[in-house]
Amino acid sequence: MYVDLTRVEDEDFEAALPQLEAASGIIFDLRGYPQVSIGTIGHLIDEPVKSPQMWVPLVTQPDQQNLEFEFSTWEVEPKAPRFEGRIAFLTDGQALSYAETYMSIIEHYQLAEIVGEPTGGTNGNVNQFSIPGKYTLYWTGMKVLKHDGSQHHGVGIQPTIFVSRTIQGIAEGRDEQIERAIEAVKQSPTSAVHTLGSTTVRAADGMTMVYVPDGEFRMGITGSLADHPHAVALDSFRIDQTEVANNHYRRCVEAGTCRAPTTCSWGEPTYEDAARADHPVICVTWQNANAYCRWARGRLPTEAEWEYVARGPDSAIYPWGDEFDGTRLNSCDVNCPHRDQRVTDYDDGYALTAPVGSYPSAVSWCGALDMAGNVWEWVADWHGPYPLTRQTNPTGPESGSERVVRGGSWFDYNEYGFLRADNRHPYEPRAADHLVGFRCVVPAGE
Ligand SMILES: [Ca+2]
Ligand SMILES: [Ca+2]
Repeated sequence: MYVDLTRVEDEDFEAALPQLEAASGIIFDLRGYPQVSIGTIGHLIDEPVKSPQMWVPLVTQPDQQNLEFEFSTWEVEPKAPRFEGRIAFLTDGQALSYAETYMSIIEHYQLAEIVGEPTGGTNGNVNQFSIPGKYTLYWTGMKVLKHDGSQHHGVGIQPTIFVSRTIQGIAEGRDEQIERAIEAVKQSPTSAVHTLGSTTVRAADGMTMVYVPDGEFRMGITGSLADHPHAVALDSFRIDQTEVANNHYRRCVEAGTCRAPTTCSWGEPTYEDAARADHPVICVTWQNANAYCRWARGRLPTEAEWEYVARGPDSAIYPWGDEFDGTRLNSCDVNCPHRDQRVTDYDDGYALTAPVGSYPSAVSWCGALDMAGNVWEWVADWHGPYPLTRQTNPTGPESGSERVVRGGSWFDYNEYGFLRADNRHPYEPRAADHLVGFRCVVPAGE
């Protein structure tokens, strides 16, 4: 079923509810400004959702002196009937302002496939002044960030499936974006398997994901003040079996969503090296990693999820147990170019990065590989001291200046505990470094 949200109003929408409920696939066209209310999202959700926070400046004095902000956010409650079909939104640069608030909820909560091109990146209400001479000055009064605190302005909502219309298509009377959206809603969902040890392959990039059942563990480092141990309970999810490799990442670059990692802030990239297509992608910023996982219909793991995958319900120190074993991971071994840290006691086979999944004996309790060494991995959280009390699905501090990388790399040795599964390292999110890669998490239910 096709619904043009730029023309349909709430009344028409409500009249079509029986058909929408029964539809096996729905395409919502939001290539423009919506005429429907934000409440229409209620049919796509089971839990209440929120728009990103809007910062409304309170200007009381000239030159932005003593400028304060008032925060506002829109909430949407679930509404019956719940649409059960596969859903795609069409969007492009004609989606501005309120259209982008609407789409930001779709994007953040991953409520649908987003087909087309990025939205305008102009959210924030328009204000105007009339000045003598019949001139009107327009300015954006409100600051809008994305849900994760990153910039919206000039970035917009990114499609999960990037499709541009072409002159040839228009000449032939075709709409390539609708054609691709029809394909997307026709795809049958992969049936999810919910047992420890089960795997699924992700359509977007071919990545194998392992299922992680819900449970509880002790997160943190025994004896540490800032990183002190505390109980953490987590819901089930699925996580990439290995670090994301260059050949996975290439699919996102070719889709037009990801930056090709051809430059580094430190070290040399491997992305262009065909011989290292199965090595972890490196020289990616936190933002690059986050964009990739979004494109793959997932997200970066939270710090707690990452640590749970590495340590398990028994909170082991390494994925394989409590004793370090230099042959089970790629670290700064006898081959390592880093002379000061090279450990000559063992040979792991690699001087720099190793192909992902090279150490099957280091498999963690739920089937994940590369959790120790090879490359550090970005996680979603800002860095900050751990809370003192038991947490459920923690997402870390609300804000911060550094994100966190986990697991250590080919460049590290174990003396400072860098390769331990409980170790955490604060890191500048804009760094694109040859020691850092990532993996993604997707909800268990999809
Ligand atoms: Ca090595
Ligand atoms: Ca790793």
